[in-house]
Amino acid sequence: MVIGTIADTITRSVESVTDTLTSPFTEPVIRLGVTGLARAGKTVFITSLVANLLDRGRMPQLVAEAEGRILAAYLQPQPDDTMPRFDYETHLGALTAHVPHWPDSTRAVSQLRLSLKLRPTGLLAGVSGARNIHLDIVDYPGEWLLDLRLMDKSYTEWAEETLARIATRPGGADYVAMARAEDSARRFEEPRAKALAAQYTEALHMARNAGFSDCTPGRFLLPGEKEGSPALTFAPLPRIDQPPRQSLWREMERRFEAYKAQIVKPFFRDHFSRIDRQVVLVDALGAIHSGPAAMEDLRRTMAEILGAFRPGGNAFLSQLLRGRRVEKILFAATKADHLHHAQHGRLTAIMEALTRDARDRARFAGAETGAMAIAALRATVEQSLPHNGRQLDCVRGTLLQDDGTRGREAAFYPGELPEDPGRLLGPARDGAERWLDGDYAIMRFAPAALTLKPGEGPPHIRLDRAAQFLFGDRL
Ligand SMILES: Nc1nc2c(ncn2[C@@H]2O[C@H](COP(=O)(O)OP(=O)(O)OP(=O)(O)O)[C@@H](O)[C@H]2O)c(=O)[nH]1
Ligand SMILES: [Mg+2]
Repeated sequence: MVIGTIADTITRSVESVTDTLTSPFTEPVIRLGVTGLARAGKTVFITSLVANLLDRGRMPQLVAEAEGRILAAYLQPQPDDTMPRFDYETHLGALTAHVPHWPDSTRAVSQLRLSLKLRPTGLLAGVSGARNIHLDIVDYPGEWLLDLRLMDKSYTEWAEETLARIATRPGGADYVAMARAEDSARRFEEPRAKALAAQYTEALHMARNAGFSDCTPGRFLLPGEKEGSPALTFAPLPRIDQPPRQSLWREMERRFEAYKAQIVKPFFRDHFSRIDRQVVLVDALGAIHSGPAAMEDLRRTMAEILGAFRPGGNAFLSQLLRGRRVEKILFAATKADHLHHAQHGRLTAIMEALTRDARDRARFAGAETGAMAIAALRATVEQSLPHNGRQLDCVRGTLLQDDGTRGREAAFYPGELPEDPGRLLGPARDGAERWLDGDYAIMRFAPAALTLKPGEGPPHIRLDRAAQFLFGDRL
């Protein structure tokens, strides 16, 4: 145990040295973490950000660009040889194809290095040449942060909590019944473990499809190459008195510990602990559309995820970070192009309220935080239409629903978000079944076909402000 800790600490400090000393002349590196729950918009965000940093015609709010100090931007081979590269070209290809489409789901960590050449400022302006700064962008699933709380938990604690939480969710009752019927003091047999893990994973999938985001262990939903390994084949079982050796219960406990040590810990050690700036993307509109239960679940999940940015509360993480912290965190409500800009302020207010607790705590831990409504890739245009004697602020785009309307152009009114976010968060917290004030609809739009002028990146909403907040101060 102690040996493991020491080894980790050493690796970390060596890494931080290589981080800042990529060249003999210390070219600075900013590690920007991009996270969010599944389908929050991470891939689109990174793709559009990179495209808009390479061609900066639509980035007037990035101060260094407005001041003409960015001389060049280019992609570089990334420094971490074993980390998958973010597949920028393929994702951009999808978004800018003749018939554009959204990129495929990506569910593992990946990274890309973008380097900027900048004109020096201040005292050095006249005497020194251009300086370089490297932006290492790291894409990782927010679900992985949920696993942090497993680290300080025993199998018994995790299992009890999980069984209680999922009991009322879709698919949950079936699993809980199965787990309670299991005689887990019996000798371990792989087929039982497999059946329980499969049923539990099924319950997680059903919960997620119903809009619940708090589904641990984070790797069960998309296990990738580790699928079927023992560390991913366990499930929560009710506590039993003095579980015998070699029993099913004991083996489940052992696998839970293996999951923590061999899957969760390396991620936090190798990736999370090195992040300087972080953007957390949140599909708040999607949750509002799904209803109060999904909204409340999102709020709780965000608080849980964001616990990772307040390491004081977690012994495992404090030890790993040793005082290092994320300097800035941006909470961005994505896909704001589903709303007319008249409603963007309201979406931002909802976002602020939704992440309130988490932001207060992150700030307390020393990070600067911000909240914003953005669209990494604008798929709509605005349109006002007369309706029942008044003008409705709509957005117009190409539909992407599987209901026969696919490919059609349509104007769409999503409903009016309340000015006071409490009107959504209150009922959500109180367990309301549906919104009282109205229905909030969401359409799926295809990305718009693009004709970009030279020097222009893809259209977006406030991506330049997001970039300025996240790393503008370092340029
Ligand atoms: N209208 C609009 N839709 C968006 C935007 N960004 C993302 N989307 C939608 O959200 C979906 C998910 O976006 P991704 O960027 O793939 O999300 P992700 O977080 O990388 O998803 P996973 O890789 O599955 O975790 C897309 O397929 C689009 O339908 C945006 O800026 N505008
Ligand atoms: Mg992705």
